[in-house]
Amino acid sequence: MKKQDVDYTLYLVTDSRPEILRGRNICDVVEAALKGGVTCVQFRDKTSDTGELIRIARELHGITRRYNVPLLINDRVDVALAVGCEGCHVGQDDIKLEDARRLLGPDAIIGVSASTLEQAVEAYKGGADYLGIGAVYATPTKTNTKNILGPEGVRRVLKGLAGLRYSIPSVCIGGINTTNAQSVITESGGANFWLNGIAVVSVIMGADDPEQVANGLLELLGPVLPSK
Ligand code: TZP
Ligand code: MG
Repeated sequence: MKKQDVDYTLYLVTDSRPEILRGRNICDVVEAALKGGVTCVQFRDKTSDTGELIRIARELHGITRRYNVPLLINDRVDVALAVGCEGCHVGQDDIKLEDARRLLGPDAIIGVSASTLEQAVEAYKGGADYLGIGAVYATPTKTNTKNILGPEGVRRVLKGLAGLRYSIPSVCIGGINTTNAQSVITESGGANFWLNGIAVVSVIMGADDPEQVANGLLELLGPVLPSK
């Protein structure tokens, strides 16, 4: 898949914690979400050892490829390289974007987390392929978030980029669910500033029926996201 063809509308970030998986296999949950229409998958696992990460990522990649959806690895460029998946996602405290790019090469998809306009501009100038902007809302999934932006904060970042004529695909993340998905987009000005989609963890990974929730989110997003 070419990186300019990636669809960021409904971006699933995985969670392997037992309270989320509840005995289910992560691959089964991700496949159900793919059936429901998830457009991009990030494997995020903060606890498994490297060998285990590579084993799971390889299995996930076998599945995401069948759905023609990119698989990105959170934090771990080495795992992305070993598996040969489409790229990685790095936060502000992880490997630097330029180093990830040097390792993965020009065709890899590399996303960067940003919670301020300054971080977003730096990532844009450094050649990031997309931005994860957040956290929109406080969330039990990630408790060390420094900035809770609210939709207004996301809007500030998106508007700032647009004002500078810096165009880069963006998703927002943090506490997004079926109740607030539409308002997050409308209130952050997503339709005007070309927000591409939302990234979610628990609403899909923790759902009893991930396929149905993914499908429901896509239906909610259709009318409020700009058509591509
Ligand atoms: N980065 C900012 S918030 C977040 C990450 C990985 C977690 C979002 O999880 P959830 O369950 O969708 O609120
Ligand atoms: Mg990180």
